Amino acid sequence: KTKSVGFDWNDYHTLQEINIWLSNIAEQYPDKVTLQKAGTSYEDRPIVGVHVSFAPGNENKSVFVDSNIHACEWIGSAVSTYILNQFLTSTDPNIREVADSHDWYFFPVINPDGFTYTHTTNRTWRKTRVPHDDNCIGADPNRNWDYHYNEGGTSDDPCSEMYSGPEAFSEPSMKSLSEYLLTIGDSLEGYISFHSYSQILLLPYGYTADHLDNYDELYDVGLKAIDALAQRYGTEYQVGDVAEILYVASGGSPDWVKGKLGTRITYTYELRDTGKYGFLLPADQIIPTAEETLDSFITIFQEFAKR
Ligand code: ING
Ligand code: ZN
Repeated sequence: KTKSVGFDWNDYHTLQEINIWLSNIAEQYPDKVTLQKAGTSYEDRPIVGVHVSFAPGNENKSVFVDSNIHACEWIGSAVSTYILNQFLTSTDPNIREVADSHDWYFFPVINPDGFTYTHTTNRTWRKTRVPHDDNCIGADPNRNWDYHYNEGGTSDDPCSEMYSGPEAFSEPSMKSLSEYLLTIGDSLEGYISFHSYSQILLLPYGYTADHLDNYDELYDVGLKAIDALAQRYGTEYQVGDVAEILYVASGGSPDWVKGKLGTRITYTYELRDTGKYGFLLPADQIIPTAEETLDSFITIFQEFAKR
């Protein structure tokens, strides 16, 4: 039931397995899925994604979905690939309605160097692999974006997990991804980024606790989304803006997308769990996590369609 061209959601997968699956679905659905490359990382890995349209040639607005900006947060790419697969294969009328309503960009692993390192060497690596310092490698890619860069919740210490890098967009993967996002430009209506863990549905901004222009609608829809999520397995989420509910954190990708591109629908998920396993969420929780997350994801886009 959950198999699709040799890929599955019973286990976590390597970068190579994920990228092969993306190539396979592009081959299997040539009129709907096209393989995309949003530049390359420091270690010269392509940042691979897909553009998905169920009504090619239409006037749909688009939504960008990413995961594994932080290398160790494996549940992120497991969930985003699950949602992508459901969009391609499900006959559920609610899923079909949402899938058809937008064009989609899915980029499951936007920090491919770090992600590879978590598979080969250090399972809990978070950052990129750019050698900014003799002793410590990498910058936090979610502190590296050029919008209110380095305005709090960052570190100038290359050994810190929240090192912002020597300057905005010092990390090639984030710079090239931002350039790719600019090419989507005006048609971009949504940005969804998957992190783990904490079970929180986050709204921008991270750099300030001031409320953004459409805070109220994002918050109201967010409450409906976590309600839908809880209905399946009782998993409890909170909703709030990053700086208010979590901590101040500047230079994050959602702040840049919201601030520079003005995407109306902008959410960051902190997926399961609340700390029992943390980043090491067992693989047998992938499918339940993905199912409940999809329920909330569908609710987000159905609610915005009514507004
Ligand atoms: N949390 C995010 C982090 O980068 C976040 C929270 C989201 C900050 C969006 C800024 C913007 O710290 C985890 N777990 O990585
Ligand atoms: Zn993260």
